Amino acid sequence: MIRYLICSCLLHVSLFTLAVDITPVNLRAEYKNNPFLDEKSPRLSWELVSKKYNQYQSAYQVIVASSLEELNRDEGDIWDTGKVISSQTNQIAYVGKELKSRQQVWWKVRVWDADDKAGKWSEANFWEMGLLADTDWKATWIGYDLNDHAKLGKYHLPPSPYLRNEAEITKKVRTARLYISSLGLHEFYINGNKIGRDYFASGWTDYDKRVYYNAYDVTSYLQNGTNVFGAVLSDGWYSGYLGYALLVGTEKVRGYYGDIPLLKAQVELTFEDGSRQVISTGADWKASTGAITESDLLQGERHDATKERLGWNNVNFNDDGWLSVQVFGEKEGRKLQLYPSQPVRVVNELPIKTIKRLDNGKYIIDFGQNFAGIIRLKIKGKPNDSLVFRYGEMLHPNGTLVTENLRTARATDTYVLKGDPRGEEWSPSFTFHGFQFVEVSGLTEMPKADFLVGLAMSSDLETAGHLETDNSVLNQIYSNIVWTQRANYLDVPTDCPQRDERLGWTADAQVYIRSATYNNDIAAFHTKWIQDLNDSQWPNGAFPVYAPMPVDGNGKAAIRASDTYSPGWSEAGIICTYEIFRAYNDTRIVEKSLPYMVKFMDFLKSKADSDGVIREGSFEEISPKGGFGDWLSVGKKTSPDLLAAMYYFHCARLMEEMCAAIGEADFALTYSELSSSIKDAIMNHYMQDGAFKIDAASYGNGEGYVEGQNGFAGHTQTSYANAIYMHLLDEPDFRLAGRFLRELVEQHDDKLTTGFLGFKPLLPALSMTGSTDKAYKLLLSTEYPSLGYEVVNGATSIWERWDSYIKGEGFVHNASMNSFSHYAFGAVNEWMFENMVGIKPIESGFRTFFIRPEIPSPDIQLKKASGAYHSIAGMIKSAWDYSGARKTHSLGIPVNTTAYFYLESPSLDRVYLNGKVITESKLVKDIKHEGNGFKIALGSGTYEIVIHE
Ligand code: RAM
Repeated sequence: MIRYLICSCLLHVSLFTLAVDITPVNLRAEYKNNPFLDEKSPRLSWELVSKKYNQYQSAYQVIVASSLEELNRDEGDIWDTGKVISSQTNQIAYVGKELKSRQQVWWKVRVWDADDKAGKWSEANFWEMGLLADTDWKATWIGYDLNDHAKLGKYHLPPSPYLRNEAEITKKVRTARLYISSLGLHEFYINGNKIGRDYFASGWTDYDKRVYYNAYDVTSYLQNGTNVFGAVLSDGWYSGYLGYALLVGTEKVRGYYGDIPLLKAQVELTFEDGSRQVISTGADWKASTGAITESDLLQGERHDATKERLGWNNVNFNDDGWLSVQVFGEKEGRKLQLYPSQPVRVVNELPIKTIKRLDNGKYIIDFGQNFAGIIRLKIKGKPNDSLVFRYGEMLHPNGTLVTENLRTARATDTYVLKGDPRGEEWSPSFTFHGFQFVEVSGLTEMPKADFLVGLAMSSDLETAGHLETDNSVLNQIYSNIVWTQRANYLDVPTDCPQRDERLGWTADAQVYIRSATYNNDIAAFHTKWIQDLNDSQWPNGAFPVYAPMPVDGNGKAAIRASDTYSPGWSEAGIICTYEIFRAYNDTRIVEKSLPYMVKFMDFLKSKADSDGVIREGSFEEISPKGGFGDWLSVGKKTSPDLLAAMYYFHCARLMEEMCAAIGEADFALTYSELSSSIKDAIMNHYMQDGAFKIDAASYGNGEGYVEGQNGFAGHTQTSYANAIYMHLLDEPDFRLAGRFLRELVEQHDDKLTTGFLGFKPLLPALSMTGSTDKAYKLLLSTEYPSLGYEVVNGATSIWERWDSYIKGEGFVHNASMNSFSHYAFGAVNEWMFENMVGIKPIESGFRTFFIRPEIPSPDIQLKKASGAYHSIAGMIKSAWDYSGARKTHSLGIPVNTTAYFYLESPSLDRVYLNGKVITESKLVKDIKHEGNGFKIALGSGTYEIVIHE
């Protein structure tokens, strides 16, 4: 009887708990699943799923345990938050027991639902601490100087050093970890197996200040007896070529941080009996050369398979001929930290689309898609046959490869065959190219259709968004944006992946970052880059024009001494931090960046007059004068100083918001006062009767300014778009600015005239001032200048210039700046997500958000659009279909969030929600009449809203 009672009780309890439908999923620490971390107080997050409508989390409990067994017993011996009454699901800082180096901890979470009922525990997750103290490192930096092996000629390209060592393991291994860092790039092998799928580790940083390491679980690679550890190094960003130094005639063109690549690695073993062994790089390692006879990120790789030392990274290899490595000390003050971003990896494989033979015997391979990455070759041939691969984004009309736009990037790979009768396979290790086409020399006959595969590389970031419409041009624009982001979010956010540049240009990054958040989870990626940016702040407080920024002995930019700071570029130091805060509710990045941001605000203050306005001619000391301005705009230039003044105002506002969010009330007040004084000062100085005006005469003939010969103006699309977007204007100026912007678009036949700084806010500003019709016109235009024009000309990526290629005229800018993979103009993605499908945060981190889609007028060729955004609060969906008499909106709202859906409609009479008259639906939290429609508050769930004509 008693047993029956207990059983039925248990049954009851479990039925009861089963009925509570709320489950935490996608548990992450510092934005990563089961990561290695060196953050002592990592921030935890989860998302919630439930089939229930209006479901939310009323409380949570996190437990962290020292082992999985402990966790399975529901014991949080490391940290137990107990029941915390809170709806927070992210940025929950761990404040349990102090964590030690190498400590692995297990964690899970359960939450209480809207009725205060406890749900089930999540699945178990873990994180593991890396090496937290300098003294944890037993390894020393090793390398081997092969500079005198480099062939003479235009490019100095030494071979890759090959390093190896052996160690005996006599006990049974329980766990093994590899901690590895390189100055330059590395590949690491244990007993012949390559560790990890990552490329270009340890990434690009200001190596004088910090260098990253990675950690890997290598338990399964070790064996009893002799074990062999091998590494191949390459110059990479550390000691290789960077940017356009060769092009602009800088004396030193490579090796800005050091002369040779170095490696620091240790394998730590814990045996079954609890004892430990550390195998680390040091003086006992040996060095030699091997198959990689040249390798450089910009110039390409040469692999001579006849020089392969078979089995060099495995046991039973005789390394008697190998030399002792050189050993190097640690640099004083340099930090060694865990790589905070996601590694670069091959993220797509592309088959060949076409192969064409040219009259000169060379072959042109087309992959049908512009991307960044490498090739994988599969070939059979004779020893010493050699194939040369050149990469390009376009073809000349005669079918030959366009390489002029690569400038001094050689971007050439060579493979020398060893002549294996079974065939051989190869792909480069330490280079990448931006390309769609490959020119192959050395083939004696038509190759097999699969002899090459395109391997697209990118920082391996989770996909966050999706967009699809019934307009094929628009779908292609979206695809072009996604591919261009993929190609340029590669360790650092670069301007372009192909020519001798590939730098972390700051304006490109700041205008595009919000767009990027809608395509991928970029939190970890930008956590790294914002650090790069902070590390590269100039002594005067200005953030640089690109980051990382290598400097020479005189503290000048090493690649080109005149690269300093510029309005519109430097503000990335504020804007990028702000955007990460906005998208992910990340206040820690704000706290970390605060001192740098404050210093930058002081720099801007020094540029402004006492009233707070940055006047004409305020940046004459930099080159080009005034900075880069509205880069690549069409026609008359917007005054760069007017833009600088607006950006100063904008930064003050963002600072106010960020400081308030981290509880820095005094700073928040200071910046709030500052922004209003800047605003008044701008109105006084730059505005007359609601129109922007500038003192054009103060620019003289414009010499020294970018396109100064075109003259400067204040009354431009770019000025109004920025002023509106930045909330600089009050009524009636706001409305007037909207009118001017509309007129300026109309005066140009419904075309844009904007460059990098003007295009980003253009469509949002049109929408904000009631000109959504014009925004759609600009978006869907297929005439020059527009993104659609690129599409109808065959683009599979976003071009650097509106006129990168002109029908009938060809490549007018070919040999100069003419990249076909530049994400800056992809900044329209922001409008597509925030306006077209209308997903826009109210609170940072999307706990509350708008879904306010802007439906185009019937004359526009766009009747359906569907968007999804995987926010940190969960998956948000907004789709609309206005193709028939029955108009629908389909919405997906994650658990624990509230959406304010805005329906444009004169009445609610014929509006249905999930099949019910909306006004009678119990699912609706609230409905308010607002403007030309209704604002409908909705909690979690999926909804279909139908409007019958
Ligand atoms: C170009 C870069 C970049 C731009 C700078 C000013 O060469 O490609 O896009 O920001 O110059």
